[in-house]
Amino acid sequence: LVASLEQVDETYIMVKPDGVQRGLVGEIISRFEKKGFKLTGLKLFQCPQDLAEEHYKDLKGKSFFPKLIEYIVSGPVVCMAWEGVGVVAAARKLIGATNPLQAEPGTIRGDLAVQTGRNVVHGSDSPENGKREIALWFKEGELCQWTPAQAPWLR
Ligand code: 3AN
Repeated sequence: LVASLEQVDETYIMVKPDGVQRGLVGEIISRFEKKGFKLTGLKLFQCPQDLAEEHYKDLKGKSFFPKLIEYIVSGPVVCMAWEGVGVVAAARKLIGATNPLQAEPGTIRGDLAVQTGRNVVHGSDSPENGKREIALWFKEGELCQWTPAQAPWLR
């Protein structure tokens, strides 16, 4: 009952092209599943240039922006929507610091990456951006709202 009063947030998580090409998709999905969040959207997707630029529009003035866009469109990404209480901040913790060399061991970037420009995964930085990014990357019919069945194997 207490938990039901808490705000359920949603976050956009994306395995970047290096994560897909290195065979890390299962490993990355698994960390969010095991933590206990709910998957509400999932697809393999070749991102077009304009979508990459819209997604990273806040970084448009940065020197690394052109390289960042080139990297994101360089191969397919895995787009995910995850839901849960506190999911945005918790996902950022699971992912680790932007620079993988500063990311703690046990985090995805801390365990699996070395370069900021090849940091295998993206996670929204606020609940507002979670909503914005999910709406940007998914069409309505691609998302599923669902409730786990209660021990259906006992019936
Ligand atoms: P995060 O992905 O940890 O939220 P942001 O939002 O600061 O980090 O940066 C978005 C993405 O831009 C990063 N995931 C990384 O791929 C890229 N990026 C950030 N800072 C740099 C940098 N100094 N050099 C190259 N790429 C960067």
